[in-house]
Amino acid sequence: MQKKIIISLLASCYLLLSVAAKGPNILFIFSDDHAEAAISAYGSHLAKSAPTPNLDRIAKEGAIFKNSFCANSICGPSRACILTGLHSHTNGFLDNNNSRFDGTQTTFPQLIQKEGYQTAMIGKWHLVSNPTGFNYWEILPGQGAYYNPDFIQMDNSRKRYQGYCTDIITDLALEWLKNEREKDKPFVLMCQHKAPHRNWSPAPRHLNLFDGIKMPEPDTLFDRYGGNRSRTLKEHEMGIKDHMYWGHDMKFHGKESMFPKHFLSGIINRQYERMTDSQKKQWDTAYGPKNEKLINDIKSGKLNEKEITQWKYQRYIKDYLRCIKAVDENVGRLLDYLDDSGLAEDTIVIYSSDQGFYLGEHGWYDKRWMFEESLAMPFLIRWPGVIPAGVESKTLIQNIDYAPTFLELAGATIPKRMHGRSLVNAFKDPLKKPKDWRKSIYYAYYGERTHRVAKHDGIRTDRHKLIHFPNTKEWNLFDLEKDPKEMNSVHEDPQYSNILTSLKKTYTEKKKKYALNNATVPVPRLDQEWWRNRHREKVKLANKGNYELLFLGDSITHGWENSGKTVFNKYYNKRKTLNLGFSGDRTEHVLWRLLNGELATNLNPKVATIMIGTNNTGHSMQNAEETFLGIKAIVDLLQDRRPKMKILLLGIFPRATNPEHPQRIRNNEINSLSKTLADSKNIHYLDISTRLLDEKKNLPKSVMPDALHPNEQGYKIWAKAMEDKICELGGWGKIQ
Ligand code: SGN
Ligand code: CA
Repeated sequence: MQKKIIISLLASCYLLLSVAAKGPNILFIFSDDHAEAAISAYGSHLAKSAPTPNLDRIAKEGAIFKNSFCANSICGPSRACILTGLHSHTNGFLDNNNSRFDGTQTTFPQLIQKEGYQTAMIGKWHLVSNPTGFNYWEILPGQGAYYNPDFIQMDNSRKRYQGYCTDIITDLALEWLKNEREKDKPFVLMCQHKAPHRNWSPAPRHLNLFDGIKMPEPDTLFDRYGGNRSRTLKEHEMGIKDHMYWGHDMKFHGKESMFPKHFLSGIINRQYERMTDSQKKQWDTAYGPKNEKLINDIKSGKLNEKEITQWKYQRYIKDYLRCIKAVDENVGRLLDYLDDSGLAEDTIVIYSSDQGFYLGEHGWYDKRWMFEESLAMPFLIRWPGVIPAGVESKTLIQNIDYAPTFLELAGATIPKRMHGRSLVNAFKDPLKKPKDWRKSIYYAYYGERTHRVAKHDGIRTDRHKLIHFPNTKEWNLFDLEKDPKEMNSVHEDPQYSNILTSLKKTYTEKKKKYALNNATVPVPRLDQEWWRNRHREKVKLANKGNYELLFLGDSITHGWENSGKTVFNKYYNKRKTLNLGFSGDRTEHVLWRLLNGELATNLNPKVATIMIGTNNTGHSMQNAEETFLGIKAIVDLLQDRRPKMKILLLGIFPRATNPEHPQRIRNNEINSLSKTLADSKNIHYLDISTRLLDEKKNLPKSVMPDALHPNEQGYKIWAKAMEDKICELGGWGKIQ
């Protein structure tokens, strides 16, 4: 009896504690391409002409972070970093053109839901696959539209709303807060705007805002890319001078061929096409007369080339800031609602944007480069009762930190695998750097056709920035204190040689820390037709599910379908085995395949075998450690997605006849590293090489005629050698 009372007392204590420990609500307001320079609290040259009182209010009542950065300055990748707490190479979303977010991976929304949070995502998502881990979502398809936008619903249907996108996203967010969430639970609401993304279409009410004002120009509007900076800078296609579309960007109607010297010809403005007649009328009334004036001025020779560029800058910056005006107003609506509803006190409000943007600096619009304007992400936060009002933080923070932060706020365990660190201590005392805090951030842009910005990566400390451009094998080094506008690379300046050496060392260490090298960055082989077809075919099979055993690897595994076929039929047909071996694959290709459909939701095998890596050392001469990290990335990925599946990691088969051959030695080195991954629970390691070698450790032709691939005899030895282990892991009866 007494025992019972104690138990029930304990239980009620626990209940009380868990109610008291209810984490704060999180309202995460996010926009697209919002540069810090366009938030007046950041105090830029634009602050006076285009104030953002509501955003500033968050900073005034909380903190502004002035060293806040993204990990990859482009839309989808930044969002993927936020959801996963991982750098792009590990979350698999490298760029906007070819990536698809693998929503089966661990993300903070899924984990925070488990802590009892209600999660909602409204607005721009841009990760190709549908959101996972949200109780509620309603998202723009792809980039979405400014006018009368469509939204994808949770049942995959589409719904069109009349009006202006920024207003509608806020309406939907408010609707969820007021009427749809479960009120007794804490929430995370991600309210994500399309604005101020290209093509910078303002709301009807703001079409004439800033008329008659001249916005200040950045000093570097006419940058000529000298100063010993990378020669790839000149190759960009994101210049205000040369890369503005006549219709899409500059909002003209008329003949495409007008002034081809000054404007790219595209006349189509898809936003205009979506408008109602009355929206079109307001639009034309606002732009028409100004456009006509420019045409006349150019025709009459009144404007020189420089003045035309300056005109474009004004058109661009005003439209951009007009879009921000609507964002700011709508942030105000949300803050007002928090006040009115009494939620404000318990709700952390964050404002950020997927990356920064060039507002004419270096002659650019768009982002991608590791220069300050687009590397920086605005970060404003209000946390009543915890963050003192009006503080400014210089702590180096990054978007990979958001997921661990939200998890700590909710009282959840932060997965060790996450690259980011919780910012909770940085919030609690914004003026101080948290203990053992990072001294630099790592950044990587993977290159895309759009806007032609070369692939590059680098690190940024409080004071310096080191950038590496692999295609041209160039380094750039900036002293941000002496050269905040990044006009001169000092990588060849003898005064900086020590700094250069030490930063290069840090750069290498960072990449090691994040296990980043060619073996761990997912890459497809889409240029090869057979590979594409095989991948498509395997995705189809994987989707059918019903497999119990999975083989992952390269040609050696692929060979179960050829030289190994008879043996395969004997051992693995009955066990329903899916062979995901692709001839010539390296670890990076396997990673890509797993992220892009081969690990279909329906595919839930009991056991997966992995043998990969021999081509990393063969084709691309990677060293053992890098190759091992590629193997580890595959194992980690599988563990994350299928925590219950058993993994049988196979030592790479010996190659080359002679045991002294460097490739043989390298495979041995890899194997001795792989062995350490075994945890005697889910990950098992097996090396069967002694069964393939003769007593002098030579590789006999009788099992591997080309000293790399097994023949039928070789496959027989392989199957027999792993039979015990496979049966132990999968619970199958042994085949003799
Ligand atoms: C579109 C834009 C580009 C922009 C990318 C990526 N062109 O392609 O200017 O860089 O999106 O932006 S547009 O003609 O469609 O406006 S991101 O924010 O999604 O990364
Ligand atoms: Ca963006």
